[in-house]
Amino acid sequence: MVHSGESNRARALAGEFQRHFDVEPDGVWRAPGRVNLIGEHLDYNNGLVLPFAIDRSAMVAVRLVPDREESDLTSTWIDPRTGEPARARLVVRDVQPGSVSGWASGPAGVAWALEQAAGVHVPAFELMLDSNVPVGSGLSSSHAVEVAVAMALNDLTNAGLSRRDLARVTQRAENEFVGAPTGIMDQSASLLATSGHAALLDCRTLEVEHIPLQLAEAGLRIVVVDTCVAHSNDDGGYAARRAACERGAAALGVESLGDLPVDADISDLDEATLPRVRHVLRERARVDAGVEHLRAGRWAELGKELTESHNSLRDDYQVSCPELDVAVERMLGAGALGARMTGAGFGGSAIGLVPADDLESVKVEVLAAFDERGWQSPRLFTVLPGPGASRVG
Ligand code: GAF
Repeated sequence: MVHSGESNRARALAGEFQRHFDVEPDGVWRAPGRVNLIGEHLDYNNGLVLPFAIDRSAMVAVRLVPDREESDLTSTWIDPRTGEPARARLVVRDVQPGSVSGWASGPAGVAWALEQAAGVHVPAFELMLDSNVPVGSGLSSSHAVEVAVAMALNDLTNAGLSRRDLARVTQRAENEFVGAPTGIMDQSASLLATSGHAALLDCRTLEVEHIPLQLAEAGLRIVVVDTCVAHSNDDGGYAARRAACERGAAALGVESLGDLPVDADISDLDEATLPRVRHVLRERARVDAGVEHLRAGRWAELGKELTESHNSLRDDYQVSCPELDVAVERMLGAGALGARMTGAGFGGSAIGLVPADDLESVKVEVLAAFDERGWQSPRLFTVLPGPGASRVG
């Protein structure tokens, strides 16, 4: 169920669309960002991951304009360079990989990938975007936009693709059009997760088991610390980690690291590859253990797996940064049962599994730690497991 705040947002967005384009949209669609509880950098290794959809989302109001040659995209987001709402115009027949940059490349890439996958023609469209997933926060803000657009264009062109198909479409848009070599976790979480649950996702098959995540009942909260260190998945670090995993798999004679037993002997790997592969295998074991702890309500034990995951991402996978490490340390010091970076890393957000009574001291401690170091103040907020993507107007 979409809560009333989101219905109000959808109505407001439809109103904005009408004021801007002087006509009603064909509809409004929303797609949430995600927090990955555990299972980091496993999706492109065909592993199991445990994300949940958060109660923050991207929304798009869309109208097809088949008689026009140009799509017209705008956003409620004010571009700081121009002081105006971000805007883009795209000539439909020229939309090809490499032809669009900036924020419009996601929506354009989705239109392109949907045409390839479903064999439909996606005509020109008018689109207005609104999102409350902080951009660059590692909470999958760009995938949320892409999924919302994929849902809209799938409905409006009667392409008839399933949610799993749409996950593959948005991944293709991201990989081949936007140029970021990301896996399939984020869009799958946005499309397949359900309210009140974490989604145990098999990244090979996209099968999902929904596991109750009853935080409030356990007196717990998930705190997000958005470090405001902007992260990006297309600047080399992410691709280098992927390449190391592929190198490791080839050296060990398997197609992907998901094909190895978690206790495989990896001691013959070269010293650059070994720690990356070690992270992947141990993280797979941590997901298995974490899921069992979650099912049994062993929150403290789940918390320990989260913290171990962070240590491994920091030391073996080397995708953390000082801001994430300090956020994790301070959350743990102030009472969190566990804490870790979430998402690709290199900036973005950390999460903490925090008893409700310790929420205030966690906030105070983290803010003080950033202040002491002269770092930009992080944004702290709690998130709940919300519903997956849907049409809302
Ligand atoms: C980013 C990517 F988009 C995901 O596919 C995943 O690899 C994640 O980093 C790391 O687990 O969010």
